[in-house]
Amino acid sequence: MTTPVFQPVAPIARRGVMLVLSSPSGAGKSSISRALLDSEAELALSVSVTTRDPRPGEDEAIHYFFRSVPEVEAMAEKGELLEWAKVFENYYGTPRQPVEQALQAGRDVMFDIDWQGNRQLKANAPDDVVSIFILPPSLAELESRLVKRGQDSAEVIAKRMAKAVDEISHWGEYDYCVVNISLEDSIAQVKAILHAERLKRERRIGMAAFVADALAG
Ligand SMILES: Nc1nc2c(ncn2[C@@H]2O[C@H](COP(=O)(O)OP(=O)(O)OP(=O)(O)O)[C@@H](O)[C@H]2O)c(=O)[nH]1
Ligand SMILES: [Mg+2]
Repeated sequence: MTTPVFQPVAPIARRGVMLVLSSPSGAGKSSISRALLDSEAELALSVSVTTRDPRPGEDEAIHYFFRSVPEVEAMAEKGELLEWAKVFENYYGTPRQPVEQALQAGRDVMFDIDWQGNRQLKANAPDDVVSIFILPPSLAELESRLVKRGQDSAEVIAKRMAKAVDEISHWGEYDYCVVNISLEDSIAQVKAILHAERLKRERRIGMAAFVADALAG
């Protein structure tokens, strides 16, 4: 019997994944998303527009596009936002064009957005969105992480805790839930989800051509 010889084949073209990450404040979403961006060359973060003021260390077009309320309303009216919502006292929204370009080019986009944004994206792009909810091990643990992080006053922490309970009530609207007990494990789980979703048949738009070629010999 002869050993089959496999010729190297060109990568099979795929459509990008819209990877939504939501969580209550302090559950570890930022650490997880940073680790993914560092290790996944084909993944970029969607930069949202917001009407809130920049914080120290935040840069225009890197962390957010900082815009006025009328500017965000005008973008929404012109259909330039894939979704938008009011979170705390401000508007937040996702610019459409960079997402559409990336998906077509086979690159993935990650979204750090709340449950309202996830709901709208899922309704508008059900085949593209893969959503993950990051849960803290417990509310007590969440509060202690917020206190340890030392970024917020007691009043702000109380507000974030109240909002956390509301945010967590939407866990059932997500495709996956990751309980962030160990950051390392959570990062590995989110990567496993992304890697498997990239391989879904429906996303591999080059598969039909590959099979046709393979059958042609
Ligand atoms: N719907 C929607 N939500 C967004 C968007 N951008 C950011 N958010 C959410 O708005 C909330 C507040 O974000 P920030 O103002 O950056 O504050 P933060 O300190 O990062 O808040 P946490 O991430 O909740 O700790 C977070 O839950 C974000 O996930 C967006 O474009 N659309
Ligand atoms: Mg955040």
